[in-house]
Amino acid sequence: MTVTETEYGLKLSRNSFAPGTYTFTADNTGKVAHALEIEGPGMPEAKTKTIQGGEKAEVTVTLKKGSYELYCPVGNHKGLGMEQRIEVG
Ligand SMILES: [Cu+2]
Repeated sequence: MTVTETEYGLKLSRNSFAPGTYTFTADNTGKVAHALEIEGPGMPEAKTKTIQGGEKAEVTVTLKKGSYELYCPVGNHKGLGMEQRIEVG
């Protein structure tokens, strides 16, 4: 799964998933530094390193049934619109 990151948004090719283990690749196509963090029910902290524009980084997570939030943890980027919800189930 690729998550495209720009100023200031996240783009995924889909928002619903079957339970399982997935690798999310953050693709920073913007001009400033971004990262990708995933939060959900009972999940340990999962995030990529911070990446500069033009770089990519991966995070692998096991998703269970429920609702998860993907967002950029850099600065106030989440508040600027870099967040998406996905549904697993
Ligand atoms: Cu960001």
